[in-house]
Amino acid sequence: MGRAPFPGGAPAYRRDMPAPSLPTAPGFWRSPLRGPRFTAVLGLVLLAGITVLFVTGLVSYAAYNPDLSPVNDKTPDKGVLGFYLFAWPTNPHWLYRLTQGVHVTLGITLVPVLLAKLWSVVPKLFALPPARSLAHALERISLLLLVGGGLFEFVTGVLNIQLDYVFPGSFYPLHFYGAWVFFAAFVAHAVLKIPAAVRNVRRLRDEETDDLVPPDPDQPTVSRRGALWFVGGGSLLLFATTVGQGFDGLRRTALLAPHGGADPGTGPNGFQINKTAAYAGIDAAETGEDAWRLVVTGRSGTVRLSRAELARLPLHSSALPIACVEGWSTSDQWWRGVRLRDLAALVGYDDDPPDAFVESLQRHGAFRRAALRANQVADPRSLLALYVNGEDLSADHGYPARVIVPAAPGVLNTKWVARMTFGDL
Ligand SMILES: Nc1nc2c(c(=O)[nH]1)N[C@H]1C(S)=C(S)[C@@H](COP(=O)(O)O)O[C@H]1N2
Ligand SMILES: [Mo]
Repeated sequence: MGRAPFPGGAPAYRRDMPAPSLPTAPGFWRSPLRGPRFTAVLGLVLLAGITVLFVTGLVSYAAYNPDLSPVNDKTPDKGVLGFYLFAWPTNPHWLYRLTQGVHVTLGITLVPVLLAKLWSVVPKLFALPPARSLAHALERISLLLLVGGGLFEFVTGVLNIQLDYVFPGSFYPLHFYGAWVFFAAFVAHAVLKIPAAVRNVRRLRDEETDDLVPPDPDQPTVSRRGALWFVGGGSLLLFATTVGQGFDGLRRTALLAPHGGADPGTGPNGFQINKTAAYAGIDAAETGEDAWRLVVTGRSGTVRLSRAELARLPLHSSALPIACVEGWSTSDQWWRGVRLRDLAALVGYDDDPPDAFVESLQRHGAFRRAALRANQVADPRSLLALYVNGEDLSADHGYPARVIVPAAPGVLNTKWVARMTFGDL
């Protein structure tokens, strides 16, 4: 952009000066790869990618039904940041599988681009004087939020997938508030930089006076193009070792998605398990035919049903996936059970299914209960499933009964259901 490194007239670095030892010295950064075009290409990739990450992230939060019940809301103090929340639809039935698969896979794929972008501009972070003007000071503060926010979002996101529950109960607020701070700085940065970035990409070569161009470059060991291939190759490798987590036949290729949980084994129940019955503290004695009763409450009172009684109600089948916030999903499984709206009808809601509150036998853990919205209860594919793929649910998939709702995040598909309450939540 035609600006000298020291517009105030500081002495330019000369080759015959001793090698500078401080990162604040203009000659310290010597990689011949740095320059405005390299930075601009990476910046434009991030512009597109991070916008998709932000939108799919907001959408993921809306899919939790956070405005429906405090139980669903992992970010209760969000205030106006929840302005956009909307009733999550049940169509298409793979909606969350897609949006969350894209969010997680894209986030992981962009890690090399983010790191390369930071590397490409690192001399600017050390540039002196810290601020040449008020505007420059503001720009640098926004850069701190941008760099800090970007690293924070990527690190919390990756940790949440890789290490189960490193943030006890608090991943959601961290990642959600972090996203707003980061995206605000990102938008400010993009507005300021897009025109120059587009100009720089179109240019055939960098202007030597640009402050990203090292005044005393080292010998190149790789070309610019080679460096971009290196970054792109890293992204491709991450993509290839992540994307399989959303496809049953490819799951074993998802080397970077180790949160596979217990080995699901083979057979009708042989698909991904999030938390096992043992992990959730479900005792086989509580789920036996004599012990377990489903307690359904609504405006006409309370009904208790054994599993055998449930199995004598009209049963329906629907083909639906499990899609977890961690980005993995299963193909459609064949679930069979009682429609949620038929259960609502049992307790006084004949043709106007209301919201529902679902509680599990599980006594501890954030996901032992969930609120479903009326549109989810009303969908004829929404079931309290007793069977999957032609067999009883296994203990790990929620025996004696679990909720399954089209397009909903896995969290709303409560396992080991004990109680359902229809009506005012
Ligand atoms: N009771 C209970 N239900 C639960 C959970 C839980 O921890 N406890 N985890 C949820 C989450 S986060 C997911 S992704 C799905 C996973 O279902 P699966 O293990 O049958 O694949 O179950 C959901 N139902
Ligand atoms: Mo999940």
